[in-house]
Amino acid sequence: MLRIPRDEPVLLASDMHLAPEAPRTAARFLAALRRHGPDAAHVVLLGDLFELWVGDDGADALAEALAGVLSGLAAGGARVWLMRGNRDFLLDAPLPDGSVTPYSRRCGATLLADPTPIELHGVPALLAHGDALCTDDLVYQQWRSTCRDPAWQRAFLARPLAERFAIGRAVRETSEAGKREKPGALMDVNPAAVEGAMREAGARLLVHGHTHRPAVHRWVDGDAARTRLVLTDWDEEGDTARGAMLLWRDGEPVALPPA
Ligand SMILES: [Mn+2]
Repeated sequence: MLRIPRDEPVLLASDMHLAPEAPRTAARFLAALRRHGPDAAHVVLLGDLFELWVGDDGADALAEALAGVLSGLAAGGARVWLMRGNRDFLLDAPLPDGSVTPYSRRCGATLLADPTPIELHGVPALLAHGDALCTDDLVYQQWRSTCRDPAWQRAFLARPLAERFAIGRAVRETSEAGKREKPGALMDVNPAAVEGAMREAGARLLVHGHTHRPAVHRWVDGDAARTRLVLTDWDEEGDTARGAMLLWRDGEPVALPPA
């Protein structure tokens, strides 16, 4: 298990949904990463780094910019960790001809499984993107198991890049339209799924993103005090600017202004 001692600050963020259509969000996130990254011994991005990811050969200028900042931090001595989300579940998925360097390697990063148990400054913790815990959304969970199937991924990645982008955009539009019709509770984590995952991992702390409902939830489960910390998503395009990194320093999370 990954053990991060108390003297190693950890920078956490998720759900920046980088996309060419959202240039201000991307600029803000990259500026925050450049500013705060050097303070961290570990940089952990918990999924949905990108709004759409149809294979490592489809990396655009933004993806290259992110890889540039992350690999710079890695060269400076930080450990960089990436987790896949529901938008970028194809990060690092092998392409048929094997010609492209996996994206995480271009970032100087190590890919994390979802979920990943860690010891964070002495606290047994679980890192997750969060979508697997939204078990009430049965339609989504069915899609999740389909698109995580290696055979499905092989068949998808064998299609030409332009076709994958077209399919990816269509799936995204269907999912956005579906979201508007789904009741709010369906789009949040299921409490029993959270407790089950935390008990199984022996975790007192769960850090995840995905739901775009940033909060700190604390409760008692039997004899165990548990905390669920939900990271914010990033959006600088509309009237209300959102986005913040979290720096875990000396056992305490501190929210950092974007830049
Ligand atoms: Mn997500």
